[in-house]
Amino acid sequence: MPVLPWRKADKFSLNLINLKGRGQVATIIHTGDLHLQENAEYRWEALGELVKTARDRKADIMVICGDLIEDGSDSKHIWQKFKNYIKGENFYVLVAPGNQDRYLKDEESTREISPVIVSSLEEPVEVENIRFWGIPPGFKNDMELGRLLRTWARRLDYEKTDILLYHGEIMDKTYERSQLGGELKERYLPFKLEWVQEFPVDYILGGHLHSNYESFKLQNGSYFVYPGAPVSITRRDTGKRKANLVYPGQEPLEITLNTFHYQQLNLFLNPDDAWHSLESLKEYVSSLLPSAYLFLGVTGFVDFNFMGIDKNTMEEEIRKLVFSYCNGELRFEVQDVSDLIDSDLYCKYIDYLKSANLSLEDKEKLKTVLLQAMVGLFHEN
Ligand SMILES: [Mn+2]
Repeated sequence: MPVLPWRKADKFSLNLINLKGRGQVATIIHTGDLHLQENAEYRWEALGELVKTARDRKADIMVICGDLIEDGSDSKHIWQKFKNYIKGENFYVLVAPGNQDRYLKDEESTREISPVIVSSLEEPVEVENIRFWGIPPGFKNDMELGRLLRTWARRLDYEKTDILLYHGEIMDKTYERSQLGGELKERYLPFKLEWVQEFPVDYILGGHLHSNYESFKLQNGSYFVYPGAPVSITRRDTGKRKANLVYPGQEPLEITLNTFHYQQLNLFLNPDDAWHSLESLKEYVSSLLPSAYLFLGVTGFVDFNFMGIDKNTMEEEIRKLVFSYCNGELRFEVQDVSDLIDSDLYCKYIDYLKSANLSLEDKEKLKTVLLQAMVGLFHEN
């Protein structure tokens, strides 16, 4: 293979010596879908967090699998800003263009200077014994991609680690549009994992799925990984954000990033165990990262007399508790049912439910239905 692209650059050859010193075991950090643009500070902060993680883990290579730059922004400027951001770092940055990266598809990158755009199935970017391949832009259909991959398979080498970078939607699973950032109506660059499961490819590192980290082991022993967006792009991207760590030869490793992300919790209180639910709320928020933004909904029915607290105080207490851990928004729509709980009708109904031959879950549901009806009847006028 012709290229050892880093040989020419001094700072890279230093790194290669380190690589050799560690028995040629490289550390690769894999991410995608940063959607960088001006006025989206959280996304730049997420890039900062990724850079920090790469330093801490002594990564040799950072792989960004597409949608680096949000469409419609001043791509040239953002690309320059991105390059400045990673300048001088002691790891190589490889970028595979995604559906948003129209600009990068036409951008030439020299193989000597990081970041390098990876979009060839003919000539890999090679770092020591690791070869990175990318999907060239401009496919008419998946038949064409399948055919191209079969040609590519002949170039793979059992002696080396071959890694394919891919931004698109695999056909082996069905994803909601919202899990992909709601970007496109159609599947982008549809790809079947079975196309490559006979090939001696070691890893397929993906991008395009925003919602979460996913890893599959293929029949040939290789791995396919979607790391998920490293920062919440839309409100649907809930939960802690992840990146993927690859030590060639080993199973990919999911790591948690302390980057901006949404969380969503709907807490339904009912008169019998509101205390218990509030305790579980405390447990839940204490497990959140400070970078979380929580949409918290608290609804249901509470016997405030019994709890010895009034509605406003409860709302304030919840607000104080939750927002001492993270930022967010509280929707507090709890109904006071103190008076209804003592009514004859409710007591009789509860007695009836106790003896009824129903599952606990059904009994709870019926209780809620009655409370809803009673609140409607007695409180609305
Ligand atoms: Mn995408």
